[in-house]
Amino acid sequence: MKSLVTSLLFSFLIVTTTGCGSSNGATSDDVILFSTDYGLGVINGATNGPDRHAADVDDAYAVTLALQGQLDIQGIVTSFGNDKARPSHESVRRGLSVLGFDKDVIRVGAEGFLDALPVQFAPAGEEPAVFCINDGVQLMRDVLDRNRSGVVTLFALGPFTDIACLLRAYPDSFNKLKQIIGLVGSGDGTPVLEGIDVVDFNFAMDPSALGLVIQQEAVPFIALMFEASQFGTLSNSVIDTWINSGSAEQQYYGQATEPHAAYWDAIFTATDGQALFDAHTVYYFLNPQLYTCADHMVATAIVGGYPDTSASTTKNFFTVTAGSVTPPDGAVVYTGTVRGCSGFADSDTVSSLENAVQDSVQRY
Ligand SMILES: [Ca+2]
Repeated sequence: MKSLVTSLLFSFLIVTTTGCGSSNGATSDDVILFSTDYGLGVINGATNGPDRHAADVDDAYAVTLALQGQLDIQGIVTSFGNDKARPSHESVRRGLSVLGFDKDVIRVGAEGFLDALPVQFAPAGEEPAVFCINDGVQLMRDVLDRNRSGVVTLFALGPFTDIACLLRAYPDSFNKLKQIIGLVGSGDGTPVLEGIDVVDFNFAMDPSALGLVIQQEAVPFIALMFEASQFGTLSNSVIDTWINSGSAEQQYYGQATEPHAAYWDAIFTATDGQALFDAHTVYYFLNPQLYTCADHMVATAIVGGYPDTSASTTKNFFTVTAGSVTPPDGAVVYTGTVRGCSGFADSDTVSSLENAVQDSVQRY
């Protein structure tokens, strides 16, 4: 029962932000980084490669919402997760090129999870002590180093591997982040959708990485939790309309979304179309007033085993709760304090998100 289910990815995310007189929650000097396992258009090789079905595509709609919001995207780092890091890079390039966005800000990040005890080397001249750095992590460092402290928001839409590496390798740069908004977490660590167990994918693919990130206290962490992010879809009727009579941009997004939407619908019969998990993070950033969130929540990463290629969480759980939880004996436990967003302040939030996503697929 957990087999098929286990290979499902759900992503969810949220942001905390402070308004500054603009029409949305973003300020004019906000800078955006994405850490993402973007998979739009990858029609096989899901879940880090071995699964034959299409990779998930929700990351793509987080990015289009950022474009629609005219956010200053200075980096998109692709990670293993929905597929592998290099196909994901190509997926971003295609997905953004068709919209007219051709800035040189896309880099390949982590190809696999950190070891439970991340590899370190003895001092060797100017060489970094940790062994996890890649083009994506270096881009994140460069963006942070060239911007003022407190203006860069990092959207965490995939495994936290590259973010943990940034923290370990370049802590001074990491500490300049304004916030991390991650699609991750649930109240009890065992999310269920339509009676089917699903995986807290962004945690499960690299449990130790997220554990390391929540332990730090310099950068606020906002968790857009499964309780909220499970809602919202790009309906099959919209996808079909795009494919059959849409603009060139809509035709590509429709055709590239349909295979995963069909896969999803075959499992979750009560839903209609493509789930929008990751898109909630950017939507929250732009419209924080539409979500219900609580500060000073306890995040607990309970790591009882390595992730496997299908992201099994049999022994790994990530909870966001008002108080502390009791972990099982023998587990490695990481804890931190986060802002947790688990609901909606407005009954129209989900439909307004869906409408915003539909409108965001256009030329930029
Ligand atoms: Ca994702």
